[in-house]
Amino acid sequence: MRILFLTHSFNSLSQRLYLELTGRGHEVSIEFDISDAVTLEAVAMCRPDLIVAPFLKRAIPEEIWRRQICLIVHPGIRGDRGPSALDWAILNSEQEWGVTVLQAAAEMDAGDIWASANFPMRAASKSSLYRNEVTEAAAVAVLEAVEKFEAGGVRPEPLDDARPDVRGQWRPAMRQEDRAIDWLHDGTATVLRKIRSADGFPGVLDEVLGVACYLYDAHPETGLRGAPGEVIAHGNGMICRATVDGAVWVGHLKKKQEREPAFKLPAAQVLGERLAGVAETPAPSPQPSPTEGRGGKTWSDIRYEEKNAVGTLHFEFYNGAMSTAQCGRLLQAYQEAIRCDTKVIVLAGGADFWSNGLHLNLIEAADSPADESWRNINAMNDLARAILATDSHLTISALQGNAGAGGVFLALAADRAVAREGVVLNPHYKAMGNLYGSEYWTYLLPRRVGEERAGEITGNRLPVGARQAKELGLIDGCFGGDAAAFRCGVEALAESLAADAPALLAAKRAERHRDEAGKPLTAYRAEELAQMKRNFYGFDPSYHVARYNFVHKVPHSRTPRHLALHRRIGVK
Ligand code: THG
Repeated sequence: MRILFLTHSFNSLSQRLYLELTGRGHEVSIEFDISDAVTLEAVAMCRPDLIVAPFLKRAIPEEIWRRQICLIVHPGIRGDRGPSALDWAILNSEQEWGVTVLQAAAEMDAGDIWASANFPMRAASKSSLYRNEVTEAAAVAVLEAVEKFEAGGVRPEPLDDARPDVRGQWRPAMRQEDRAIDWLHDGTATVLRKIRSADGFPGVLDEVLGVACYLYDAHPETGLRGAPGEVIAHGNGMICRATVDGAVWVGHLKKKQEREPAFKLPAAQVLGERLAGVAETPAPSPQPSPTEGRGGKTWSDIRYEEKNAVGTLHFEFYNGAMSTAQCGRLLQAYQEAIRCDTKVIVLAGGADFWSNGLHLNLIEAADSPADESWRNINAMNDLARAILATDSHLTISALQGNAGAGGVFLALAADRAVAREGVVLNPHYKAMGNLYGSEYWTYLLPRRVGEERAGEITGNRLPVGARQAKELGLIDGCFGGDAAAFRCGVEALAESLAADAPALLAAKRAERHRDEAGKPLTAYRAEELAQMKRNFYGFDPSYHVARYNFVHKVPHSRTPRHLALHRRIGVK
């Protein structure tokens, strides 16, 4: 079928559905929701068999939904309606939630139901639930709905039939008052629910050390205590605030300000001098220790754990962005890890992202974005080089979450790269203002897929699903329907590499020597950085413009031609 996506943006959920549908032979064209007139034009040009709205905030015009079926992906259980579905589910401590695919009608979210899929809730932020449980359920429900539509003769279920499920009901847009934190009364669990219900957008509005700001990226702390509401510590850019029964770490803040546009930054950077009297906790120790995970004592973005001959490094960076400082700390943790008496290092990334490369928000905030871009890409490269040059251990990049841009190529620096089945990769830089890219990609990518495919992958600017990435040779393996199954598979792979370590390490050293003799890594790096220097400091400001638009979430003014197939000249 020809399917048109009407969507606010090509977000991770839209990308996943795009991959599922194109993977089943459907032709999917994309149109961003710019205005009703532009949408009408797109529908006329595309003449789709079916319209799907994976992530749409505004109403589809009546002229469209009256004439043909439009399927809306709603992140709520059957009968649930309204624009803040997941926010309410988190705030109300729902134990089970779901995704419903419903038909667009006049009354918002009140159309007939085509399919739904439920999942158990997890203590996590809205965006983490969206990127994991909601995305998996949406893939199931959308495929079911599309199959029903294609088969024909299926009548969707009217909303009234779903109403007996008392939990499903209309809920209004959530307001700041609905989730405002009362530091003198709210316990840690409540504070976490409130912040998580609004993370990544819009954030909970609060005041920290006299600064009005939105809070994001909250984690429990059980070791530190203080007067409720007080900022009791800071470290690695995060701040720790006491609650009535414990404390929470807050990683990111966005200043509330009327004029100057603000964006999310590490909390300590936003507060600056105001943190003068607050104790700095020692930097998190990447030492091998029986780790307690996120619920444990002092939360840390970088964690090391060890089991038998396998060391695992977790790096949970907000939105997968890796700043110069984070790259440096991860490099240090990596160097300590390879001094341990283990055979295999698993680079596990975070639960939501493996890595998305450069930290564009911090670059945007720097006095000289060009200089900070330069420092950040060099820090990424130093990390990639350390992984590439490791001859004492075998290394595995285990992508439980998505990766994009430099993050994908960093993953390829390991001896093996494997991904969870639902992972979406964006192995290209061009979308960010025509960046050339570095991270030794000119060495790592052709080595795996050949020159021709390397050119296609980086030039297409399209997402690549984990299974497709395995078929292309971009990665070595793709398994595990959920995080737990994936971790099991990674553990088995790591154990098998450890068992074969002497032979595998000998082969690895020989290959590295051969490659180095053919063309040294320093040459790849120098060539890539010469191009990046032009991107950062040259005459063409495309990268700086694209980064500004990305960081400030400037609304799209058109759909890129490579996504809007219906707008390509000569295609009908
Ligand atoms: N029918 C039609 N178009 C649709 C839907 C539909 N477009 C997408 C939409 N469903 C997704 N669901 C909603 C439900 C409610 C609201 C928005 C999208 C809503 N919006 C408030 C408004 O428009 O005033 C603002 C909410 C806010 O502040 O975020 O209530 O079923 N044809």
